Amino acid sequence: MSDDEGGGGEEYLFKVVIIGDSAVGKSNLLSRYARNEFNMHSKATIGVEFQTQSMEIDGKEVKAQIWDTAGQERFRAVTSAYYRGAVGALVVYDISRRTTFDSIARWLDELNTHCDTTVARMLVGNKCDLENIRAVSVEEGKSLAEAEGLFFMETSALDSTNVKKAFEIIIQEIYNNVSRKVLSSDSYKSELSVNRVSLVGNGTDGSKKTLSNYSCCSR
Ligand SMILES: Nc1nc2c(ncn2[C@@H]2O[C@H](COP(=O)(O)OP(=O)(O)OP(=O)(O)O)[C@@H](O)[C@H]2O)c(=O)[nH]1
Ligand SMILES: [Mg+2]
Repeated sequence: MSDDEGGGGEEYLFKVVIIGDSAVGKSNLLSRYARNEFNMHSKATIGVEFQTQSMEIDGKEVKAQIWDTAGQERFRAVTSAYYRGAVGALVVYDISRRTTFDSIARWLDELNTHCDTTVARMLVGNKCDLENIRAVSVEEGKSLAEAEGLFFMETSALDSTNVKKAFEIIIQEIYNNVSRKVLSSDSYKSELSVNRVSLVGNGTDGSKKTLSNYSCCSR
């Protein structure tokens, strides 16, 4: 995360973590985004992996280093190292398994323990292709996201719905946070708290960040 004060060649590197219960599709979301690959029989992740993806925002090269770890406790690497330096997080559940949605509170607690509240967060309901066995409604996902001040999107790593969009939105949000910081470091804190009002307030005003338009299953 640096910029060249001499102008030109500005470059940003953002660390984004993916968290959520085992088998919600974290590794496949990452492989779909980074390599356009999907594996129907992927194995549980052991330890930590990451992939770097570049995109251009405002004519600047922005690299996202996206980290993926095991949802299973016994396979997880040292937790604090995983979260260290993260500026964005995708918190994932599986719309066909309610227990994974019930776990979101625990994942948010862990995120809050290890990262400060300025981390850009998105609640992701993955496997929205499994409409016929849906166990968590779009509305439930949206309201949890609103209550917690998170972006929200339903995705499918299998058919690619919203995968690119989810990552791009979180990366754009991180970029917005950082460029505000660079442009106006004195007022950074206050601007950030205005922007993220649903995090610092009780989430009852109009500046919710839920992106209902992107819910794939509201078609
Ligand atoms: N139908 C459907 N299946 C999916 C989707 N994403 C992942 N899967 C399947 O769900 C299973 C688990 O996916 P993974 O990506 O390995 O899950 P994970 O969250 O990385 O699991 P851990 O590494 O154990 O934490 C695999 O069989 C995938 O093929 C999806 O969008 N739709
Ligand atoms: Mg995995």
